[in-house]
Amino acid sequence: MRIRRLLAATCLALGALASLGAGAPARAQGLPDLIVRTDILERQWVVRDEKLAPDACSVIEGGITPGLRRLLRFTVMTANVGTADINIGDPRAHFEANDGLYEFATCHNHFHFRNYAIYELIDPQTGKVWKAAKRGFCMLDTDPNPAYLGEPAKSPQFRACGTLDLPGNQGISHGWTDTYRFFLGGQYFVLDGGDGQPVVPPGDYIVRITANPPYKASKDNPCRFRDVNGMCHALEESNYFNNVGQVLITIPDHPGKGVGPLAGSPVSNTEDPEH
Ligand SMILES: [Cu+2]
Repeated sequence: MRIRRLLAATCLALGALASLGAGAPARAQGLPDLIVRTDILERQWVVRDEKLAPDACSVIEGGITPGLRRLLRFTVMTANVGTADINIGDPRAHFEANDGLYEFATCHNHFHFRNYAIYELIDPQTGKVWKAAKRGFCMLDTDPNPAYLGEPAKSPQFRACGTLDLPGNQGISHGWTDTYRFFLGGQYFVLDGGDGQPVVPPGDYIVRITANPPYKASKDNPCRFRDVNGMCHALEESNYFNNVGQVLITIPDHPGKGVGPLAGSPVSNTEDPEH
């Protein structure tokens, strides 16, 4: 069933792409456009065993059993390659207005934008999906885009997640990327069942990252922007169909000191929730 749904979604997406294809009018001016940097995802992941501390935010938030866990860690870079900024401003205003865009993450002590990104680990044979540990995102200008993504980055504007006491400024300028590095809190899938999901057996898997993912409207999360398939998105973009980055990875039987492009990178004793 899951595969059929995945296939159906892929067909819909392809259909939408086709309708936006060569003959389509130039993309709308003055809108942000988020993409996932697949080149980075491909080069920045590692399967390894790590000791997770009981007071780590991702452990608390994800209901993970602390101790030695087998993890697949990965880096996510979401770039704004559009012609306008994603500008949400001070999250506290949204929080106080109770508009459902933000939640206050007690452990991180800052505001998180809901519906920013979905991280999925997918078994291509069965379509089974595992969720990552990361629960929320604070959008910032963390890295200027490389030249090949279009325009050079100007000065960063969005640098503060915002707390209950301190004003924030969240967004992603066009020409900038928001980066969630592999060693940060929650940038991992638990492979050994320690988070209550089934054990992930060794084999080939797809890591799929979807920025500004489509959702169905609900009472506490109304439809904000609608794509041509009728799905809702939290952020407005010129193109909703270039938001997925995915790579094929292999989960080994025995990761030893680490398997993957980032094998050998240092393991931190304390988790950095950063953003
Ligand atoms: Cu955070």
